[in-house]
Amino acid sequence: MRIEVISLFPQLIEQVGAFGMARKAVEVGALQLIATDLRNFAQRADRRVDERTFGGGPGMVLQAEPVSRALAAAHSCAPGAKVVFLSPQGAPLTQAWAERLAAEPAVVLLCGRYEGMDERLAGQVDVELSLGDFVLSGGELAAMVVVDAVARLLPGVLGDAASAREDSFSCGGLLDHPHFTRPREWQGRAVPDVLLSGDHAAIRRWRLKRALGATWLKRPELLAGVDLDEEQQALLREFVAQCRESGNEVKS
Ligand code: 9WO
Repeated sequence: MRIEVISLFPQLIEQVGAFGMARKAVEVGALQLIATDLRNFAQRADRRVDERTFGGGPGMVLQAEPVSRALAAAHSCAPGAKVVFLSPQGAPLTQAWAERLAAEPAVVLLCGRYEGMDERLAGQVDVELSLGDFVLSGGELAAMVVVDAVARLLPGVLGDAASAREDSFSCGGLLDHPHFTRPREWQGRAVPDVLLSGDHAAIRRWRLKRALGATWLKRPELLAGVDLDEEQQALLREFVAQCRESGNEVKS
């Protein structure tokens, strides 16, 4: 897929394609990442793209014309590309959104700066997404997060395709289960026996139970969004019962 990021700091955006999964996605040809400098579309000789806000007050606003020209150029390369604006006013970014974007042939991520963009650009944006209820100094870091979340879902990017599906939120809307690695005992704490048992059915049940338990403890509101089957309901009941018995320390 093609992701074009329109920004005042394109060098920042290039960094997300230089490391880890996003880099791998670029290397295997699953992702074409283009960082476009909004200043290339400035109308003024000084390459500025901001102006004072009508109505007065401090701070600057991104002008409509340079952004509109940058979007037109992006659409000429990728007709029909979905335009995403990153802002605290957006809908929460979720794994479902990452999956939706990963299924698109082309996406444009538009990064604001200053106090925001001219409101008359709203009609040129298809979706506004937010990482959470906080303000950054611009949309770039949020766009980099979107690129990373989407890149790892692209075909051929994860060595083990199963690991994308099984981690947090891809595991049927549940949080991840705990993980352990060598050594078997560290600072007097052993790895749960079941994980060393070789009994794959028991391991699957343990992981499912811990995923349900972690979700119940840390993000109970997520459980409202998943339809638990009978096995899952039984495992969660077991977890809750053990948790109440032993003051939050569930061992098996
Ligand atoms: C700046 C500002 C200053 C004074 C009073 C109100 C204000 N609002 C803003 C503001 O929202 N600036 C934004 C900076 C304009 C759009 C790009 N910027 C941005 C994106 N900040 N934070 C994000 C963001 C994006 C996604 N998820 C979380 C935050």
